[in-house]
Amino acid sequence: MSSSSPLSRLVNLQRQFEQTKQSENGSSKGDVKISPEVFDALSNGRAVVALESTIISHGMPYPQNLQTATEVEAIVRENGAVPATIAILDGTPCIGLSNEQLERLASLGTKAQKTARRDIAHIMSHNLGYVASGGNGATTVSATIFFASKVGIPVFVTGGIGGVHRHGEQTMDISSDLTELGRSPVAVISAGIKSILDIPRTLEYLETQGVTVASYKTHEFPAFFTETSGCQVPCRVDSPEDCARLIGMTYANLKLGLGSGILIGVPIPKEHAASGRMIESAIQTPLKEARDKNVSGNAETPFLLAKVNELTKGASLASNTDGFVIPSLSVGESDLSKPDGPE
Ligand code: PSU
Ligand code: MN
Repeated sequence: MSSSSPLSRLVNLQRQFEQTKQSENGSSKGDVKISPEVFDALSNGRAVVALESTIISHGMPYPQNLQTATEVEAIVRENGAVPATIAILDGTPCIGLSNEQLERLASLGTKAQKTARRDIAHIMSHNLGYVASGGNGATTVSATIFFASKVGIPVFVTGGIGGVHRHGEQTMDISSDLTELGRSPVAVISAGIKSILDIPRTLEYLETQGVTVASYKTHEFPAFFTETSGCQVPCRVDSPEDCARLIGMTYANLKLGLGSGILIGVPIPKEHAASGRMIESAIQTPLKEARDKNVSGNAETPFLLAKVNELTKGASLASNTDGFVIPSLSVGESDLSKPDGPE
């Protein structure tokens, strides 16, 4: 890795974080804490994969959430990378959680606050005494992207991301996941956008935000439970190498000053496609219920996901954990150490 490469610049930036922490006499309040494993990997140019934590607190009940989070971390490790689950604990943003921290977050469940970008400052100010969650925040895709890009983690894997909600043209309910992707040089690998959301408008909005959208081995953007959404993507990738090249371009973007991110949709594995279609057919009822009950704001996504799970007797949750699987997409050291575009 050349000393002027974007990766080394990011590593330097992230070292500054560490120095700041030490110069504050070990006080980590209001600071970003990077776990020793993640710090070591970033410092040595090894692959790190960021993981969100709202799926742990609000996406699944305990102990299934802990089991899934642990399995996902193990899959990242099997593929030669270091997992960095991100959450705010006691007011401190933590990049990479220990087993104890993961256990704590999983058992806090919805007592931890769902934390999007707009909530970060509030949760971090828990010592002012008015944060009901005690300063424990489970980061959504938007807040996770924010922290990942701050410390120089270029790849982030998750299940489903937020999007433009149905009737978003009236409610303006558009997930901050999309705007964050537009301003952060991070590649998000996801099983797509669930059809509880308005997929065509989500893709339009991503275009407006300047986000590169690609799909893995298909021309269509996946809809999480189904391989197809009826929406074409501008970019198709067919191998882990294609993905690595595109992710390398994220750094080139950084160099150009574009600073925008990438979304890569990986369709549900073939063996789960049939149950996925069954779950998809159960989505209309919760959508109507949410409208009837006036569920809105950041409560809508957890409400819809819980109802779909209830209706499908747990099948959607099982699919959620399968959809969460990384499609043997390991971005190795060599891919990440040559991120520079043409000089
Ligand atoms: N969509 C899913 N599963 C999820 C989420 C969305 O299929 O777990 C979570 C993610 O954390 C995402 C957040 O970032 O919900 C988006 O919430 P909102 O729609 O309130 O922006
Ligand atoms: Mn919203």
